[in-house]
Amino acid sequence: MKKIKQLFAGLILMALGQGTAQAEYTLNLMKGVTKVSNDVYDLHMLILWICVFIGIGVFGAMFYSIYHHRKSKGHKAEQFHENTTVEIIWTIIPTLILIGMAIPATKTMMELDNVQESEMSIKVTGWQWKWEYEYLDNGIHFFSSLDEASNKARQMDSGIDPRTVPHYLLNVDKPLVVPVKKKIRFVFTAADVIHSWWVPDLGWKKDANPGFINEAWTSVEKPGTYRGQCTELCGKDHGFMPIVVIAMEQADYDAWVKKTQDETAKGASVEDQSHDELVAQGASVYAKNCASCHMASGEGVPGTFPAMKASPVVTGDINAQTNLILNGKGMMPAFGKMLNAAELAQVITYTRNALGNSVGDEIQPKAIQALLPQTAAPAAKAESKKKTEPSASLSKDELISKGEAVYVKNCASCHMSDGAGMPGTFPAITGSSVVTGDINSQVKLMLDGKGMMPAFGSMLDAEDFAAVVTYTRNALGNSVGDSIQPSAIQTLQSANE
Ligand code: HEC
Ligand code: HEC
Ligand SMILES: [Cu+2]
Repeated sequence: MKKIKQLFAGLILMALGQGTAQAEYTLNLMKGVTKVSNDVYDLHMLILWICVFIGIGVFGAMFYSIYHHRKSKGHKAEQFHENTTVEIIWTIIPTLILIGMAIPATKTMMELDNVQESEMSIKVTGWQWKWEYEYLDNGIHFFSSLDEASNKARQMDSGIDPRTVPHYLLNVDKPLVVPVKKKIRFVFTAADVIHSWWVPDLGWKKDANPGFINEAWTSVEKPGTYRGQCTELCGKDHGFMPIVVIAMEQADYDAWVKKTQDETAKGASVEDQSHDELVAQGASVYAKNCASCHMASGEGVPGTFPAMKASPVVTGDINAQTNLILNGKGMMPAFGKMLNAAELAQVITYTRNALGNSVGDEIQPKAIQALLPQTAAPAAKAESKKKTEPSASLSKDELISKGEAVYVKNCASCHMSDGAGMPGTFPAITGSSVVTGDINSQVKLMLDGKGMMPAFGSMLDAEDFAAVVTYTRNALGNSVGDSIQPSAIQTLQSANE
């Protein structure tokens, strides 16, 4: 009853123009914080008023006729058929109305789709059940998942009242940070099933499909925190993959970029930990990353997600278990990319010594680190190396083997790790006419960028640059046979500066 009253009060306030987007009950779309979201709102209002106007006109005429020409007043029905004038009028007027509505609608659609001239790009990948963000311009890369407080409260019989959790189910551990008043292009894809990225304040939602790239853009007008969630039914924890976007002034954003890059450069600690420390810290890694499938107490979901308790893998060879967790298997995600060495060591040790298991052994972060693909600390390292070290000359084989890591880190997100690209969006490296053609034109394209291909001239140091060029020409299905030395790249880079 109270709810109905509130809704009713909300309705009246709305009608009086007193309602705000923050009110608990609102009926209308929100205006949002971008030009596009405001244009969508205005379009919606325009169409609404046209409909209201037509509705009043049509029903008004109907009720007037029914009342004034009623039988009891002695009126008789007119018996005419096929009145050409009337038929022409009732064809032309609706046609004009439809055209009048199609013009502003098309304009807004085109504005929504126009990702041209964007100033930065972010690749968004949907996972069951978290979001991965990759800033294509500065190399920042992280996963964003449900915050710990919501995650604890949502567990069955948690005993926590969700109303005491701030932004329950709408909060994440690592929000997406963007600068205001900058045109940001998003490219969307998914790693498993279809997800959909939706932040109402931005005015649109976009599907993230495995194997496809979708694009969208935004330019946030006002600094603030904007929340949203996945709006595609994407599996059992679909309701637990919220989105938080924090828009900041450019200077604050730059500081955030610097801080995040410094943290990545420092890398996570791979110090040895005691057995008990590993188990204790593994518990929260498990709760955050594994419990959604294997359940908080490790009993799994019979037939779908195996139990941790007494699992032959968990109680068997620790290296085999590590291998499975790093590389995934079927619906089990590959965590090698998502967690750092310390977190992996903790969660593996935890599963073996808790949740009903007591194998008694452990694995240390250093052992995991050795198994992970070489995670070079990006920008910061390139920066310091660029100026100081004179580039030594390297053999072709050295360049190729070094180039592979550079490729995986900088190119594979678009051209794919096997060089197959994504037809229609990112050209294949395998058999590319640029890669198999003149080496200087390939270098030029990579230095300067082209369309959606970033300019790597200032992002890679000369050695990494030479290595990745040589790698693309002699691997990924290509065998041109030539190579380029870091010194040649250095000359071109300094000419560009
Ligand atoms: C999206 C759901 C999902 C998540 C999240 C997940 N797993 Fe799994 N896991 C699976 C599935 C499915 C399998 C069965 C894989 C197979 O054998 O095909 C599995 C298998 C395993 C196994 C082998 C068990 C056995 O007896 O075969 C271990 C160990 C394991 N997972 C540990 C973890 C750990 C540790 C985490 C967190 C870091 C985790 N999983 C997160 C779905 C998941
Ligand atoms: C953000 C996505 C993205 C990243 C990251 C990226 N590229 Fe590209 N690349 C593209 C796009 C898009 C094109 C097509 C450009 C055009 O022709 O308009 C392209 C074109 C190319 C071409 C020309 C291929 C042809 O046949 O036209 C080469 C070679 C190339 N990229 C190499 C690289 C290398 C090497 C790296 C890593 C150092 C890299 N790219 C990173 C998106 C990307
Ligand atoms: Cu989803």
